[in-house]
Amino acid sequence: REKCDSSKFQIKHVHIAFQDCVTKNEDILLERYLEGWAELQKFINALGIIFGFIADEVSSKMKIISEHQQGVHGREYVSMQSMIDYELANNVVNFKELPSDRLESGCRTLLRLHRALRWLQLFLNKLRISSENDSMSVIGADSYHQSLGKHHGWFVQRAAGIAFLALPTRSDFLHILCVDDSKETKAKLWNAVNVIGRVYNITQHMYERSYIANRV
Ligand code: 1PX
Repeated sequence: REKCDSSKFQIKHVHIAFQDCVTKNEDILLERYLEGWAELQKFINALGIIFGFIADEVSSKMKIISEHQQGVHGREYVSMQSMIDYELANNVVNFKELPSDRLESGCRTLLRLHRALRWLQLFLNKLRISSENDSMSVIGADSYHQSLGKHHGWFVQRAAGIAFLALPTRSDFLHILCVDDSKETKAKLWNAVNVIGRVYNITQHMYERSYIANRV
């Protein structure tokens, strides 16, 4: 039982990043949003190498967005709305498959993270209402089938299924999250679920308003 390092892992950090990324007029600041993901990656890494392919997938999506931010049109990638507006106006949203030498669009890439965020929201909520003998594998897989899994082909679904089976027991999982099985933890999880849910909903509305939610 070593893995818990509360100087590194705190749900609070995830919570704060996703809370701070929302602006007053309900836009999302991409830099903070990516910081939220960077925090989540620390948890994924702490789960061990079986989850390496998931961590790599998150890294590669984050990298695409930050490359856009550092590119010549970086100023357009400050917020989610500015990114959507820019990519739509300039016809760079990938409605079709891209030639492999071109950087994927920010809108398309972010949508992948967005769908994964919904998984996380469901997962943390199920964890919150779970009790001692519940299985993390079941909680993970159920959340997945209700969300992210709907967007994946069978091969990725199989790989995800194997990853869920490799999840630790509930008490080890809580330990890796650096929390105990207490009321306080449930409150922390509830707060995180709400903040993540808010970011998810704002993003979803923005994508729907721009008619790109199901097209990229
Ligand atoms: C505080 C709680 C700790 C847990 C944090 C965990 C955050 C989980 C993040 C999951 C991120 C998955 C990103 C998926 C992006 C995606 O859908 N990519 C697919 C499509 O991309 P493409 O560019 O081809 O259109 C891609 O095909 C998928 C690649 C493999 C990823 C499969 C991930 C499925 C597992 C879901 C989460 C399991 C996490 C277990 C850790 C608790």
